[in-house]
Amino acid sequence: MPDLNGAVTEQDQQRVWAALDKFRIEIPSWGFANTGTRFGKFSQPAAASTIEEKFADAAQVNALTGVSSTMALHVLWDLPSGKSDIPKIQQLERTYGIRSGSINPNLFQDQEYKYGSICNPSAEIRGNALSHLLDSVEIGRALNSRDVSMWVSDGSNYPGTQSIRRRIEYMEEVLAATHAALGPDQRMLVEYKPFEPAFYHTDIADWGMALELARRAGPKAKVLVDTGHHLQGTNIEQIVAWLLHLNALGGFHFNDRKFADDDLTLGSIDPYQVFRIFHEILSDTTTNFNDIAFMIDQSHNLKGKVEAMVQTVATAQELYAKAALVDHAKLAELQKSCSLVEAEETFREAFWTDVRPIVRAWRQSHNLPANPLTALAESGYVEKISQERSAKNAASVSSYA
Ligand code: RM4
Ligand code: MN
Ligand code: MN
Repeated sequence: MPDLNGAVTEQDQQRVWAALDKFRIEIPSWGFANTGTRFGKFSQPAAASTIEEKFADAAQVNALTGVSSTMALHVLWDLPSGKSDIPKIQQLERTYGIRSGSINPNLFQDQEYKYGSICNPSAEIRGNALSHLLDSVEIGRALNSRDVSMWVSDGSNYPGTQSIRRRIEYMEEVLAATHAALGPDQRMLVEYKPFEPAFYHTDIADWGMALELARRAGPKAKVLVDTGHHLQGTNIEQIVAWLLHLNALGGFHFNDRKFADDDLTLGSIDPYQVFRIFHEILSDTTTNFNDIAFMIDQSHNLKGKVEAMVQTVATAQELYAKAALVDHAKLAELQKSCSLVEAEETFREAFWTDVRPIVRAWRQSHNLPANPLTALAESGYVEKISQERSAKNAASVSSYA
């Protein structure tokens, strides 16, 4: 633990390095593509519009950070022809040295999902959603990807218009059938979100619902915590502590928020919260660390996409390194004796310590650039892809109207 002047000992440094050695974070393919708000879309010259471009961008992020060798895929956007796109993805994996990460089925864009997908009152539509989920499981298995990560956008906008309870039963049925199809090394992650796109009721609105659905689906189903999917003031680290306690934490979608599902850069609004979440994980001795999938779920409209992704990975490492500085033995003693100020100061001391020199040294020891953002600027990569892709991106924006 750093002393009161913030000096970091040799031992602290070793602890942080050991923690960084284990830390990996997955990047989302959709973080490189043009996206917009519900009011419009601002096209970026460097945005990726093909799956190959997304792989190329992911490879660049990984070359600079060394900790992001998997990319989450969205089935509809990245494998538009479904299972027949698997060989193409495998080829790209070989070319770019990036492996497929979590597989994200899409249950929200098809016209027939207007009133829901796996909760739709129509058995036929639920059946179509299930067959997409089963395809996603197969895709995941073929790509050696562990997690099928499900976000269910279903819900309703007006009281009395849907049976909340019937929809729970519909969901349970589809999730159980999906779980039954999982291979021995596959898992299902159940994500929750309090509102949007539905505003009256969302079928999986919080971690309690996600947990119970995961439990009923089967032992390979776990809960996915998207840090942006909580109401104001929610104590997210407490949810994380509970999920760890129940052996039900599957992983994270990291981003930050000010109001709702804003998809802002991890730690940009509240870095202390991310530190507190990492602390819960690092102070847990019962969970297998590899069972927690750390993933980014951000899609930037204003920031450059590759720059934002590199910035996010670096921020995650820094906040994680701060959490690794906490002296657990000392903190446990202080908690036991209810030495509140001392306990809090022990916690805060780690948070306020500037760990960037340690993280930089760790990177250099792994032949990585000490500052990946500066290295990205010096590489000229963004200028290069801007030139290559700008005409295509300019053309695509006019078709958005
Ligand atoms: C949702 C949710 C999902 C993500 C989509 C694109 O809000 O966070 O995880 O896949 O957005
Ligand atoms: Mn998410
Ligand atoms: Mn989201």
